[in-house]
Amino acid sequence: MLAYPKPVSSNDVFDLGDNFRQEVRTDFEICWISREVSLLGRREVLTGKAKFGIFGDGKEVAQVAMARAFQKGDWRAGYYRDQTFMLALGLSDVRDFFSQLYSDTANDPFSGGRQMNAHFASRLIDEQGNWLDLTQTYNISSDISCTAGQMPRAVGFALASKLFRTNKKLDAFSQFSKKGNEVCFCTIGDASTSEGVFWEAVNAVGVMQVPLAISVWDDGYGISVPTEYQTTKGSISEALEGFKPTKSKKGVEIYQVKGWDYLALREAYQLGIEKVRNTHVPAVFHVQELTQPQGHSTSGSHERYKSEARLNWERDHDALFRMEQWILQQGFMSAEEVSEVKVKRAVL
Ligand SMILES: Cc1ncc(C[n+]2csc(CCOP(=O)(O)OP(=O)(O)O)c2C)c(N)n1
Ligand SMILES: [Mg+2]
Repeated sequence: MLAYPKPVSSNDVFDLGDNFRQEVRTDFEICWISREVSLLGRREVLTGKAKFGIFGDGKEVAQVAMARAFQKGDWRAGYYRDQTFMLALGLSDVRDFFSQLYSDTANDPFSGGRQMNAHFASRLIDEQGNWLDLTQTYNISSDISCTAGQMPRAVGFALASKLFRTNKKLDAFSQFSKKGNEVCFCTIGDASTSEGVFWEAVNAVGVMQVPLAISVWDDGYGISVPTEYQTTKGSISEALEGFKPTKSKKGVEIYQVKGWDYLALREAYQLGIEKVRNTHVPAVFHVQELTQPQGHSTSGSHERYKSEARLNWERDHDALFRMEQWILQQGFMSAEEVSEVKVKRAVL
């Protein structure tokens, strides 16, 4: 078993009592459901029942932590790895996910069978075409297949919140904003941060000081290309160092956190998002050491381009495995309770 320190919440962010224990259990179960979805999804494609699949395995733990900081009225502009986040907020269930995988035009709630799988969206208008009260919903802008294509849109959502906070004439449009107290959550993969539009977006939000929280899911690869071949210093947070705010100059906050460390992720998102929401200073959460247990997508086998050492490292750093070890070690659940979740949620 991995040795974890006692769960000391560094700034007394969480009291680690019964409420927290319940949150840990719920989050673990969601992560487990999500993993089962990924495993079954790949099998469905490789046995010919769907055309293509891309899944969020390996990114589960970071996403339940991010979901806990996401409030009604907030926005997400993200990409195809975020199924766990969608499950955690109740914006997708397993049936919805597979309906899109099968391109089921009647039952895919995100795109009516038009988009690639794991391309999420939420409704912004009612059946009559009237705007919903978007301050009372979790808002997901429709995912886009060209990598980093979500960036300009994310900047737009964050800028809108700033305008709602600063321009009193917009107070009348109360179904769109709680006076600018929203955050736009953007997600992007490590390799996609090499694209020009990523850098334009980070620069723009640093200049404009708007509430954008960018999470970089860093699994070390862009399909078969390792990070060191396409990111300066092999680390997007190190490359972004100069964007950090200083005493006299505004900028973009940068956080580094391991993608398998549930408590550190909960703290980073709780504190980091609160700051973005209150101050409108944008932030980048560089979520490191993530893995891809099944490789990039159903179109490849990562065993063909990852070394044995890397594959072993990924098995050892699998966030779901590490979260389970941590839960047992801290006594948040017993071994029996953990197996109960696994048996109950086994869909394979
Ligand atoms: C503009 C554009 N170029 C190339 C692709 C093909 N493509 C799809 S995913 C991907 C790699 C993305 O890697 P990363 O950003 O690290 O995300 P990950 O899949 O590893 O989570 C590429 C090159 C694309 N979809 N869009
Ligand atoms: Mg990647």
